[in-house]
Amino acid sequence: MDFERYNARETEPRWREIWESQAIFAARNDDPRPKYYVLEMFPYPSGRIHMGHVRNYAMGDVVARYKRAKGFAVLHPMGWDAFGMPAENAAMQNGSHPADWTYANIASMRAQLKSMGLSLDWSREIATCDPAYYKHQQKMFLDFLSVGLVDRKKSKVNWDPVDHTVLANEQVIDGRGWRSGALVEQRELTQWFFRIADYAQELLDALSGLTRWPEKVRLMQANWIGRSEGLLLRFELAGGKGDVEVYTTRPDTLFGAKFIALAPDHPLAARAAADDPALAQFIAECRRRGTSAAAIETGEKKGYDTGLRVRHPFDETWLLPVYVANFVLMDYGTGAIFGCPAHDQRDLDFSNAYGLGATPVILPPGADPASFAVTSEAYDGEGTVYHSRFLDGLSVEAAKEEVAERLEARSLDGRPQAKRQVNFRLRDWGVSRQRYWGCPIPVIHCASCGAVPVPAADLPVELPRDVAFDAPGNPLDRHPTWKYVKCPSCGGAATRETDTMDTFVDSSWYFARFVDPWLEGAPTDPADVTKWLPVDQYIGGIEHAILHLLYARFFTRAMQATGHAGDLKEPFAGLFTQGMVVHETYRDKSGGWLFPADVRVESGPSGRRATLAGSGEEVSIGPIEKMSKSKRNTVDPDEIIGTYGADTARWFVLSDSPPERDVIWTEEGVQGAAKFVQRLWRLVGELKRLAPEPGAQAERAPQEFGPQALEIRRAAHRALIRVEEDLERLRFNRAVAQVHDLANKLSAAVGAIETPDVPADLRFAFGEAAQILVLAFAPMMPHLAEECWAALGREGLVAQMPWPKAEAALAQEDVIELPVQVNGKKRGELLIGRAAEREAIEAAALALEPVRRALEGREVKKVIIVPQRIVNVVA
Ligand code: ANZ
Ligand code: ZN
Repeated sequence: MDFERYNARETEPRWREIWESQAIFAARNDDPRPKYYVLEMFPYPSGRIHMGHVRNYAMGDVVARYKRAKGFAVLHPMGWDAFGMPAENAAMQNGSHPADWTYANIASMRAQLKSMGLSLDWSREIATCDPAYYKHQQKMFLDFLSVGLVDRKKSKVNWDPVDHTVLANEQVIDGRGWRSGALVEQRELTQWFFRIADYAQELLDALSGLTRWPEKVRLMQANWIGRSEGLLLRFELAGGKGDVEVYTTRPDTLFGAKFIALAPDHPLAARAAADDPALAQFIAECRRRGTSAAAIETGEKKGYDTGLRVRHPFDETWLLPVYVANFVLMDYGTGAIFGCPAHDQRDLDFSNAYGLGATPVILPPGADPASFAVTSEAYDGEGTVYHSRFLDGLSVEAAKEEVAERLEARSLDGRPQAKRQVNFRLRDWGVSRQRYWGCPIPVIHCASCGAVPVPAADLPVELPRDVAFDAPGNPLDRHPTWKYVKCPSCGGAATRETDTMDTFVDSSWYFARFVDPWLEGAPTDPADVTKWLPVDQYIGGIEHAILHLLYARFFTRAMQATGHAGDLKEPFAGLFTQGMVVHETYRDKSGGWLFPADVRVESGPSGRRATLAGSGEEVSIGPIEKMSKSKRNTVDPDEIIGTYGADTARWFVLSDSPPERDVIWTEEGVQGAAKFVQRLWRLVGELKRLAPEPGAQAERAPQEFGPQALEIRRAAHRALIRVEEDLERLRFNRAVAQVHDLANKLSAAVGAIETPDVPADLRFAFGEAAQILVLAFAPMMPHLAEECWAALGREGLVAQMPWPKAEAALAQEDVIELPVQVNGKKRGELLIGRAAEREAIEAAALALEPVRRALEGREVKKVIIVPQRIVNVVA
């Protein structure tokens, strides 16, 4: 065996073939061992994997391999989130068929993922664009429909007149479509909705049970669901023309009210506009601007005085103007508000624009009532109510209660003037998309029967293959024959629904399909769902913190209501959101972005300097940013894996920063990882030389161990325990550091061997340490581990080895590690009994080789010992 150079390019494919040919990563549904389901968010098949994928999947794979070693039946599947716009864009740009484009991308990305050595059960691979998958999605849609979880209703949508599609609010930027840049129109369309809002309270309540989710994600979800407790309150229109109902969470500020504002789509606004053309024009303008949260937050607050006036509920003579305002949404609360500029920033901005004043009615603690004023910053904190007649002196809470009580008891036109109400920000989930490359909504429209579900026997409703992308809009709608069918109910002429489902639907249940991907008759087998789910560890990007996770949580409940999810409540028990892979940016003289692969970076006396490889032209180094195609600061995983091997790439993405933070990709970092691979290989070679022959008599533990052997054993067992602790907590970078540390200690121990005849206890310790070392880094660098294992003459595959058991007595830290400094500079480490006396510590510290060297014969003035912490030698 040659321990000079480890050749990843030769060994890695060989081990992958062995794993694959023995199907050792295939999970069995009848496996009796405790289960562990680890899942990374499945990729969109855009064409190539990027470093973000490498990091995400490396993390998941470490967990999968580690849990397998710990004796779990591990389910670790992979699939493709394969529907979506990019395939259609490609079709429009270069004429490729979306299906061909998608499947070609899947093929190349699958090969790339395989080259990473991921311990995936590929026999369970699914693609959401496969009729064998979406057929079941259609079935569930119909099941949801039959239990009232699906609605068809008219709703206002942002319509992109160029792309001919509906846009989410987030896709409207400054009133324009995010892709086309066209001015967005508001249209009323009949759309399909999942009734997620019905579950708002439950989705909120259950967040507290998700203890293995990042706090930040739970908070984001809670904010998105947006529960608020408030009051529906009617203001009487002056002149006896009815009332305006508002929703407020701050009735305590009622005496600070300066105006009423209506949403542009409010019926009263329309009535007022009927004989006010300028108002009608203002309303039309608002509609064009879009209503994304960001647009409202940052946009200028604009309004129009309708001329209408309302009476203050507690003062007949106090009239408030009624505006139509662009920051009031029609689909929240009642579509009308009362504005209190002193205590709400939007109201204040508005009031400042229209000169409506701001009277503070909540006095901050410690503020002086005579001088406290609000001019440009609203005060929304706690305090005492003042300037508010009978509410004066009350707390915010008490004042809310007082106003609610009084107005609930009062009648206006025969009804209570106010009513408490809980509101949610969460809206029903509109799933209709006017696109081709998505799951067809399985409904047929008949002039006499209405919307008729496609009979289950006729599923899947398959996408037609022959579609044209030469015109904007939905190719399904334009197709000459596809949509013309007979009504399943009356047999008359009818047409198919041509909308397809939002691709978030596809990813809302794929984790459940992985459990039985081959099942034909049903989406899932509830018994298997109960067995495997929830996913024990889900890993993905923070960008999916809200929608994907919330939709999946809703879907699980809807599946349960329709008998598809066993007794599963929550889909993901543990969630981890990993940081991004970031890289320096480079630009040439004319400002163009350059690929790192084309740039040479050198460190010189005057700092780092970059030049263009080849021409030597000066290159400017820019800030470190998320790897992105547009800035070209990407590194191609294929190239890295081709050059250094998968283990190096995996090791590096796991090593440098805590997994939830960004990792900076550097060439030096990768080279460091590659060197460490070589170092481990040589170290294992040396350990093998010193260890007993495999199976030899000497491999049995000797009765007694000398101090040297004990130290090696302690180091190994302690590292093992620490790696285990770190992997349990997904602290991959720390596990990596433990391996480095153990390798250093073992190298030192090997280096200290001087005679060729090594005593049996030491031999045993080296052999044992070699084995522990290899098994400890195996989850991170699985190929190298197999090669080392074989080189050590061990039986079987590391991928199937149990995690070694650390001997508690050895690992127990009755021996502590004290850093030793000489004049404040760290020179070495001392391993010594926790209970050692001062004199013993001092003597041992001074006897350390690096300390002796650092002292260079100088006289020791003093040795400072901070018990259990550090030793400093002053010379
Ligand atoms: C008066 C007031 C005074 C308010 C004050 C706030 C502060 P959440 O907590 O999110 O439910 N609001 C109500 N409906 C609205 C709509 N359709 N569009 C825009 N804003 C609307 O927020 C409730 C508060 O948001 C309500 O309480 C209302 O303004 C505003 F010092 O009423 B408030
Ligand atoms: Zn019919």
